[in-house]
Amino acid sequence: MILVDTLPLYRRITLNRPDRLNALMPEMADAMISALDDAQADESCRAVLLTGAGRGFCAGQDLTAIVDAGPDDIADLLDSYHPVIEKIRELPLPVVAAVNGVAAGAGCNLALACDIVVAARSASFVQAFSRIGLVPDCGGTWFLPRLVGTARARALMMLAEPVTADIAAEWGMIWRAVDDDRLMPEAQALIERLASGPTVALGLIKQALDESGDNDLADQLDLERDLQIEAAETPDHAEGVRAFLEKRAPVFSGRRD
Ligand code: T3D
Repeated sequence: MILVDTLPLYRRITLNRPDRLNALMPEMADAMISALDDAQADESCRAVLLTGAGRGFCAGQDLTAIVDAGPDDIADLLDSYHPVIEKIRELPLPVVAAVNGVAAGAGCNLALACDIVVAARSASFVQAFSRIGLVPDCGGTWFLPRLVGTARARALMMLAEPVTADIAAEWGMIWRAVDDDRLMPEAQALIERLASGPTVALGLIKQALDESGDNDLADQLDLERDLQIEAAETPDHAEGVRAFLEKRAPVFSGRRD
């Protein structure tokens, strides 16, 4: 249901049920958690790329599996999916989503959980939940208002209208929309750049941004101070400064010490 490729410096996870636009099943979520755990445990892995096989990125919950679902089944499903969202956010590595086609329902929010989202121009994003009488889950009500503001988030969720990749980029929902044939080359260049970066600092940037939502300025300044001390102790900080002074490109190891 997913493919995991171990590439130099990064992992590529491909959602792989193309005949159903990569609609989600709990087994896929379990496999994603394992793949992300493996990525974190492997010191040579410094970034993760998430994409979909075929013409879709992810159509959200597989609706054929919930025709007769009761409240307990729904709770079980979300107990499978929500840890994936938390794992992506807590992973101390950059996670890039290369959105190759439609991202609907939980599939849309899976993409929005990633650190950087680049989408093919023909892709679209849709909070499809209200079409089937559901509430956005997988972090949608947390991510979307923070990305695009409450006016747009409310309308997108209540109307369940698709947003094109270009509009998503214009609204700040995603990083960039690119021509379809440029998606994978652009995503690969991006992930290779991140995977060659100062890995510890990138993980700490992620932490600082995630915690900023709950902090007041004083708390955030304290957090920045703590994280900066941690970053400053890494060899990549020393290398970055040395490279600047020597007028050359830095060679980051990603190591903590
Ligand atoms: O219940 C819970 O609380 C659990 C958690 C839920 C979280 C959710 O994600 S709820 C939202 C679930 N997702 C949806 O409601 C989206 C359903 N799909 C669509 O609206 C459309 O398929 C798309 C807008 C995504 C794409 O439209 P289009 O026209 O490009 O493709 P299509 O023809 O509709 O779909 C292609 C095939 O994929 C088709 O199968 P077929 O006819 O060729 O055999 C279609 O049935 C299948 N497919 C698409 N989405 C799903 C799906 N099969 C199962 N589940 C899907 N979600």
